[in-house]
Amino acid sequence: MYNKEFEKCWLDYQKIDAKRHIDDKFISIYSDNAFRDEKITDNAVFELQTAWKSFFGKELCLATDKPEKKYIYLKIFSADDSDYEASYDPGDEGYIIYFEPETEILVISAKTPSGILYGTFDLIRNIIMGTDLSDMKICSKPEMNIRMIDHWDNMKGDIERGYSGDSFFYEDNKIIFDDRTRMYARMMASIGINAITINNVNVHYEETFLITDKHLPIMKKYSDLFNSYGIKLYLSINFASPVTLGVTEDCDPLNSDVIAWWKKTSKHIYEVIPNFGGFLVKADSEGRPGPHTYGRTQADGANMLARTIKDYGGIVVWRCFVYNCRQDWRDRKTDRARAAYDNFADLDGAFDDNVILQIKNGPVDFQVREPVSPLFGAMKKTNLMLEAQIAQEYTGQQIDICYLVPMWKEILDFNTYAVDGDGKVKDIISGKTYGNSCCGMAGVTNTGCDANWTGHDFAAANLFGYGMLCWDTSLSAEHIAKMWIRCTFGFNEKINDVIWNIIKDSWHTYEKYTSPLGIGWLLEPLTHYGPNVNGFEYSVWGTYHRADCKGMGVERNVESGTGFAGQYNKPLCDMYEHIETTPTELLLFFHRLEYDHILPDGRTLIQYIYDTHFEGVIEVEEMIEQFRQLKGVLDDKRYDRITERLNRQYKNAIEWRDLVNTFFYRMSGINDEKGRTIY
Ligand code: GCW
Repeated sequence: MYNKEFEKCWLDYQKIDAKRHIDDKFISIYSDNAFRDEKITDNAVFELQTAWKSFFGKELCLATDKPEKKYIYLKIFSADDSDYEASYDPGDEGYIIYFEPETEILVISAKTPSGILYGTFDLIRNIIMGTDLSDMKICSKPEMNIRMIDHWDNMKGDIERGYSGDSFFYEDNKIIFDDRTRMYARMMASIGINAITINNVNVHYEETFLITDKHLPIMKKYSDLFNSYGIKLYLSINFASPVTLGVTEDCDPLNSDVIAWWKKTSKHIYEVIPNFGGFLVKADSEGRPGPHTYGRTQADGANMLARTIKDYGGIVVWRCFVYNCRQDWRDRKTDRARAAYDNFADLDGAFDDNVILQIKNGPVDFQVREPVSPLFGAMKKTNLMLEAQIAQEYTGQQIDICYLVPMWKEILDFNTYAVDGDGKVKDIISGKTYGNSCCGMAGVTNTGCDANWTGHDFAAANLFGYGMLCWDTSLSAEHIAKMWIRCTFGFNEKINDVIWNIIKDSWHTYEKYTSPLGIGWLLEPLTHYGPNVNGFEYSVWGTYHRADCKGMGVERNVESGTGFAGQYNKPLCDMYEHIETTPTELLLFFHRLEYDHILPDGRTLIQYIYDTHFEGVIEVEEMIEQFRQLKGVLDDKRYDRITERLNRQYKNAIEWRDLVNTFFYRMSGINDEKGRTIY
């Protein structure tokens, strides 16, 4: 059921304590002519006025004539105007903020209204973080060109892998457009998002009509609202649309009738929505139709669509999540981890320049620990995008706390060795490595219509953090978290410290009590929450742990395994080839190990499994302990809401510990050295 009530998350501007001595001098806002009558500028002005009212209890008026002093100046960038501006090129979306002491003017300078809007949000965050207005000196522009959010919302109103209530876009096959929609656009703009796909990549029947006249008029409303926040609207499309709509018999991308249908459809979409972003496509994946059905390549499929929207500036985001989801357990050669590379690497250079391949961060599927997908290091003549999952499908489902920014930072910093020993993921997807501009990052969102948007209040840190990282990958996980905490929970130092302490290592804690050393998939096959060690082992999804009485794991090296390690560039392939050189945290992803195998820290594999599972539960107990200190400090509503989740996390952690430990104890017959209770 759709819930209209919503909170303001990190945009809940609070009164600034007089003790903080923020010297606010401004009486008005003045905008250069070039930016007037622009909806984006209006939204920036609205944001400044709202913030000033809450921070300082003051109404900032919008001046029509340029005042002499004491105003916030939304200024069109010109390198001739000030030394500070001359020193930096803000690009299309960046901005410069500085204070002119003589006239007491606070300048936000940018080349576009979007730059002004982003600068406005940054200015507001800086005030919250305590920067004095007269000390503002900020130059900033986004690292990623496309900073995308993908929704897995269905028109029925449910959300695939959604853990925070139903959709706020749809209910009973109808499209919602209300105050919550606007608040959402504001929130996304505030973290720098500039592209949003508002329907699930699994496109069902009704969603197929989103690109037809049945729904295009309201899509136009969405697009207009998003545009007023610097965001482009994208839609996931059904590759078999003309078949579903009864126009053609097949969806072969080389069939001229199919091509003609897409041309006509795209032309019409752009007539209605001139600024439409483009299509997101899941094809040949988990039962979805695609070019493979007709013996065509992924490039044939993607290019066919891309050519129909190229003239309008549209982009096709094509997912690389293509794999055979039916594997016989006796088959030891097929390896799901190999699939993305096997299906795409040879096609490097074959995709049109308005196609972007969207690659999941790991080779399998958003597990708590996976190596970085080798495809990032393999495609040098193709636009690439990293797909991260903000929704905690495999990482606690917004019941358990799992702050994902540290994980994403590791992925972004990963060196693929694609070019002369270099090629970090972040440089590839920001266009630095190959000089392309059609690339970036996409995040599967964790939002729903729960009042707090993300189910667990702390899961909002991941949404906020995702946006911040797309903008600037050099920000630390700590800095991002501390900004989010301040903006969301205010200035109380105790609250700030406790929340940071709880979330900072929560990814590792979740990893400890769930899945050891990169093995993954020990969870409930349908829901993906809670332990079921043999659940996937006895299914056809090809995600086996292959545990027996001697050991566990899939050998993925070239010499005796599936050959997956060989998909990496040198020296990575050599490193992953051998047990001795594989990083400990990924040992079971790459190798089959016996239970008495000695790990680099001297422990046996089985002892490591026992220890981490006991530690994980203790760490959750410590989180609860820490959180209790906030009773009476944090408002009751949020305190109770978070406590309820922590209790569920504790129960879950115990269940994981006991089930995993007893499973491997019974398999191996080896006792815990420390004699703890294992059932
Ligand atoms: O992680 C898996 C999910 C599916 C999802 C799929 C995908 C949208 O379990 O629910 O479908 O990945 O990424 O396409």
